[in-house]
Amino acid sequence: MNKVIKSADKAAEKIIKWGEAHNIETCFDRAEKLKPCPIGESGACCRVCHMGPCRLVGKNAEEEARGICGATLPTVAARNLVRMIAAGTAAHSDHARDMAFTLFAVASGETKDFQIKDVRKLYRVAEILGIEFGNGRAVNDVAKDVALKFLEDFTRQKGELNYVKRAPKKTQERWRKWGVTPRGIDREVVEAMHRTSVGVDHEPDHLLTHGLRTALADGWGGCMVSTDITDILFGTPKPLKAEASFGIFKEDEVNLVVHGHEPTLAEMIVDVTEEPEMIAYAKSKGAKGINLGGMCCTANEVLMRHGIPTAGGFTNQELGIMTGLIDALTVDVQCIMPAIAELSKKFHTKVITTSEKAKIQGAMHVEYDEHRAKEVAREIVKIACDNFPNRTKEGSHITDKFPVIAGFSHEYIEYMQGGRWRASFRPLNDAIMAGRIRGVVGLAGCDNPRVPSTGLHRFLAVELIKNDVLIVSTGCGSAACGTAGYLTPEMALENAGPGLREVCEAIGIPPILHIGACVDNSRILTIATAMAHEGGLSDEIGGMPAVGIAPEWMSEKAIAIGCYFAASGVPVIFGGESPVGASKEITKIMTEVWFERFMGAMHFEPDPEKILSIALNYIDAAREKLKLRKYEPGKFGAERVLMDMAARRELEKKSAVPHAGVGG
Ligand code: MSK
Repeated sequence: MNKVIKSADKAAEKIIKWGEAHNIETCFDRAEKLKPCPIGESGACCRVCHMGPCRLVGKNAEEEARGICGATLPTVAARNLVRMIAAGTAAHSDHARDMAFTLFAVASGETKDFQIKDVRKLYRVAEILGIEFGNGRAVNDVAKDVALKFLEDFTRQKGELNYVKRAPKKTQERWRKWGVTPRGIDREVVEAMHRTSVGVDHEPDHLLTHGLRTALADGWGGCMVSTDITDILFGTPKPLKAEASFGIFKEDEVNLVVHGHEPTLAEMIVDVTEEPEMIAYAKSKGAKGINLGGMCCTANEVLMRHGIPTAGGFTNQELGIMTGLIDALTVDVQCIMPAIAELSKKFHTKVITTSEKAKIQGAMHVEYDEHRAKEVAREIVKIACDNFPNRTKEGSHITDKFPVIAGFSHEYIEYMQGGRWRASFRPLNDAIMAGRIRGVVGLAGCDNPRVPSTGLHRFLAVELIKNDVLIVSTGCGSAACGTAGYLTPEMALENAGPGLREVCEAIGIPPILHIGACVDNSRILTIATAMAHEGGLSDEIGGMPAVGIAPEWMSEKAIAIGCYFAASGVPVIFGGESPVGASKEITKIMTEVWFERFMGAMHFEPDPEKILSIALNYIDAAREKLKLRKYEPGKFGAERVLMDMAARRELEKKSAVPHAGVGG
């Protein structure tokens, strides 16, 4: 891989070069200047009290180094990791809490600007939660009960999270056996912070066990609750066409970009940008219309449901401003670089913070309030329109863009394998059993300026599909694939191995399925659960020929996600240096011990070639253990014939009940 380039995305690289020529600093330059501290990077720095910070280094640090209080290196490394898990869990879960409040506000009529768009999904969730629905019960009453039941998950002190029962029985049994079943989300996060404060929990395995319990509160709590409520309120995604990269910005229209993670305000902005009054307002300022785009995971949310184009992931946020074409950039929470406020001053872009939780010095603040959501959205659109006449020629105008097919929810993946009346995961399981599909990889996580950004995602995406591995992608992993032009069915024709290509051609899907934002990694848990229930593979999540990869991760949220996958039974490989690399004991617990207990593991491996071989080894070992046909490219066993689109439509035509779309 070419180390001189800063981004593997050609359009991004062009803007970076333009910035260098104009003396404009970005995260890529700062990453070059600011090398990570090797002690902190490997987990050997303890900062939990003010006797230190203590650096546990030296020749025999694992055995001999001690902090002032006597804490060992494994204790310090474990504590640091658990704190990362707690922070990641808090971020996803606080987002989920706000989604639950919004659902409650909608159901109780406190806000009139949102409606429940997916009643089928509401009922599916109500059924899982044991809430009465149908039989004349008002939809809003069901929604209110669902919101309250989810809110219980945050404050519960004893017992189990509602969605624990959604996991395969055997997976649940493992959790109970090893004491990692999460009780309440807030309780696990608070306890993680308590245990890791000075002088409390010092036994590394004991600490990490609570780390897993906290991470499971994220996966089967925060993330899953957030995904489900977002589907209920704004619709369960189904495939649609969109575009990706910087070429989505238009020279003659007002360019407004939504960035961050929470979809509520962004949904409202989608609505109001279509209002004739707003379009007329944009025209009154000399623009031909309003062009809405996204970045990071707010982008993924509105891309999945409305086909709003994306300018890419985390490392593209400064570069977007440097095109000189963004009139306003609204940000909500998470993964927003504070650098954008200062950078925007060199251009005409207005950066607008919108969450009561997140302000940036130098940015405008227009606070979102769900009770007057439409009003706030209109105010923001007007700010963007008012700023259009201030646009100058300054900027690195880029025209590159790629088509994208996104919107593969769990429910649609089920539907695409048999239509509404025969929806199941049977064809996927059969294709894996026959060796047509070697296994499944979740390609997720951030993009990172410390490597040629998006390059590791792109390398692994191509190599995995060549090896007949089906990819489900989320977050900035999806953005990395989208801005490379990989999220199209043509990608299968050109790059996939023979078995995967056949499957993709039969169903008409890309070999990389964009399943949503980072909270939507929970969809991978529900997909794996459905595969376990379907039969023929493993009867729990552990033991499936499936792996998670986050090759460019940088966020604490990614650590929480990796750990909830590991505890659920999925081996996970993260790129970059290990945040616990200083301790052999912690590394062993997270790989060997976790694999024995949960059939999942968490590895850190900077070399992308090695990431690929570790992933394929896990997949092949799982196939062997399940006594599946040995994978050989181009040689398959017998399996059921996959239903193509025409056959699916035929079946639906014959049905007496009209197809009502995919709704959960
Ligand atoms: S935005 S957590 S950089 S995936 Fe979800 Fe991207 Fe990582 Fe943020």
